[in-house]
Amino acid sequence: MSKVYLDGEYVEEKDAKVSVFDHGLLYGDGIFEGIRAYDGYVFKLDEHLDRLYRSARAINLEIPFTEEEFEEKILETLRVNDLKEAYIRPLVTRGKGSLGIDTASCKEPSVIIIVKEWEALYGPELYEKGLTMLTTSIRNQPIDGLPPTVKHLNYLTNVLAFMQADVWGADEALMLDTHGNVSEGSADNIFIYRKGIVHTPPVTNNLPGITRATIVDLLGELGYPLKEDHFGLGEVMTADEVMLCGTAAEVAPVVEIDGRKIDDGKPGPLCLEVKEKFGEVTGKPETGVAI
Ligand code: PXG
Repeated sequence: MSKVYLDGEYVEEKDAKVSVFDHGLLYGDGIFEGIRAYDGYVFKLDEHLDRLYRSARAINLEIPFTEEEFEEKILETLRVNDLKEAYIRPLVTRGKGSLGIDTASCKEPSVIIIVKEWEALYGPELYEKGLTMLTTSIRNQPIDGLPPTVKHLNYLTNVLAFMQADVWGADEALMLDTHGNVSEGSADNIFIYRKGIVHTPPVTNNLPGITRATIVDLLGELGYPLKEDHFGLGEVMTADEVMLCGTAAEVAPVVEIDGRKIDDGKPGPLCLEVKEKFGEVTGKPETGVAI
């Protein structure tokens, strides 16, 4: 069992508990990150911390440490747990308050860092044969509402989207935005490859994924033209390849959406190339912070 960092202390997993008056629980009032460590290096830790602090600003939450201090706490939590390969889940909640929604009653944010041994999201066979998706009826959060660009604790949209896909036997949900544009998966960003050009939606209607940004760089290095533009289901259904990416999923080919095959229904060469290249950049001092 792992030890969890909870407001300045390391506590056994079974004893890591928060108050029922925490606004993170009462209202989903908080933010989080999902990070991975490979081979002793925390992949893109600075980028994840940057996103965490931007998310905090977006909800007017003051994290009680500097980014450098937070980084050190993450590394220390990994050391305390003697982990070199791990999934890391830092979260900051608004903290204990009254039952009303007014944040003024919350005097101190709660900082939690969970680190766990990595369990693969999808089995290796799924990467070989490719994933299936279902276009969910649950639209992503509108950009003039709770922004999909902020990693806050209100993940019910994503939970319901995934649940719907799962009920219908698909591996992941494809979410559209309220205008019908493709936005992202329930926990990953999407790329399509169509007529020699890679497309991905701009980060207005989806989370600015750290894996997404890494893949944008890798595609540049591999010489693929990329357009960040909005597109609809029609473009996805007529794409030559569809690819998902995220901290948990890494890089995954999508071979079927809503019961319709993408091209020949097999993982395509672009996705396999990107997946291989991604595997080469993780677990390296150039892309991570040493534990
Ligand atoms: N879109 C959404 C909605 C996400 O939640 C991504 C894209 C990919 O971002 P990164 O930075 O990981 O490339 C996410 C990822 C998990 C987990 O178990 C990850 C997320 C949310 C919930 C669980 O890794 N966010």
